[in-house]
Amino acid sequence: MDTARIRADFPALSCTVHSHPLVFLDSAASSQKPLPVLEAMERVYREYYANVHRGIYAFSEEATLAYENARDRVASFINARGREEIVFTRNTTEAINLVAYTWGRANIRPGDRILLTEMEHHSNIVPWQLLAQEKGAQLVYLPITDDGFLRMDLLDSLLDGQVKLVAVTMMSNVLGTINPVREIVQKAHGAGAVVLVDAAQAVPHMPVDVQDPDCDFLAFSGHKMCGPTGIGVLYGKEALLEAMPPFLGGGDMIRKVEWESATWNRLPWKFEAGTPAFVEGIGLGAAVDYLSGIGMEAIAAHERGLTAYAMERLSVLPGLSVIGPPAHQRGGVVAFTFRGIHPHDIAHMLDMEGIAVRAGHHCAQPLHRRLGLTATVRASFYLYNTAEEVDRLAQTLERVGETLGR
Ligand code: 7TS
Repeated sequence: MDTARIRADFPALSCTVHSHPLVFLDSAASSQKPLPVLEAMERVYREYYANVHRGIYAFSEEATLAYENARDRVASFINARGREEIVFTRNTTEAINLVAYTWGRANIRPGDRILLTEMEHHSNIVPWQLLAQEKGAQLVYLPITDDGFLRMDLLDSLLDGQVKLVAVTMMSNVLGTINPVREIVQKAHGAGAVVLVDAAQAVPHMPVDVQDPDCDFLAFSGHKMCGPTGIGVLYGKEALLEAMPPFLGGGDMIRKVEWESATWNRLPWKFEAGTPAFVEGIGLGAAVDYLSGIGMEAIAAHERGLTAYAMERLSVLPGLSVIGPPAHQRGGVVAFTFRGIHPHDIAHMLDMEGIAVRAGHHCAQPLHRRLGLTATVRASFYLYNTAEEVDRLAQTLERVGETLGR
């Protein structure tokens, strides 16, 4: 992979922050955007902007075609069986809420169980809490080991026939753990449960094929994969989506509206009420083309190399401890604590040197509590990061340790 050429595609990466060249190590929160994505969106606004799915005129037809074409590209990017299985949402969070509010309300009954894991992001916990409270259902958590793996040895006993849904992250945004989703899906299906995969940290970073593992729902966000904000994806098996009631009501999602009732549009538009974020959808299509052009396998390998190097460089700093699995069993996130220094102080000092990392609980408070922590610092890598940037992180942390360490 030619990282220098890739970096030239991302205007933000040549910025200076506090008089230092930017080192952007927070792509797990949201990635930077390459020129083809920026240009695709600007082209819509300048050259053919009009609302989709309604105009009988050239601009609207062109915008509709481009938006629906982006859906096709997303469908093939994750190997969906068809375009009707790709529902555009705002982000991963909205995709998961869509399933909780529609499939969940129609299928979860008092006494049912929803199985989550101890490493979920808040957006794959809170929607299920709301559903469970409304329905009198129960949440059950598959525990993790101290080094950040799922306790797969406990899965069979937790899948007790009461579990109607398993919702699991493909990759932890804190530990970096890549979970054995294929095995989880097989076991869950064997126990009669439906499986939702939170792929917010997976689809941007590795090849993902919804047919293997054969999951029922899969959610991800455009903004973490070089696309714009405001666009995300819910993949759902056609038969499940077909049977689900709609989520939001309004224009575009209907077939026919009477005074007292309405019937629904075909998939996937049944779940896309109102004017969709079509410019952002077109931007996401461009992001998918950009990532595919480089190759997801190559991106994953690049991040594996950087992660291993970062773990090697950081773990020799006295008093620094990285949480989660060894390098060869994780994706490109490295969260750590350092000599009792508050993570916000570390992040602030790194920022003064132009290095952007995230500090806090990373929207995974229960996970941090399980690990006996309140907060960590997290560096996360993407296709545009380099070993030199890891060096700058390590060198700056060394100075932070000397200044603030106990
Ligand atoms: N699931 C996982 C595993 C995530 O990492 C995130 C966002 C989400 C769901 C929610 O995505 P959204 O696009 O709907 O917000 N994770 C992070 C993060 O790690 N730092 O900021 C956002």
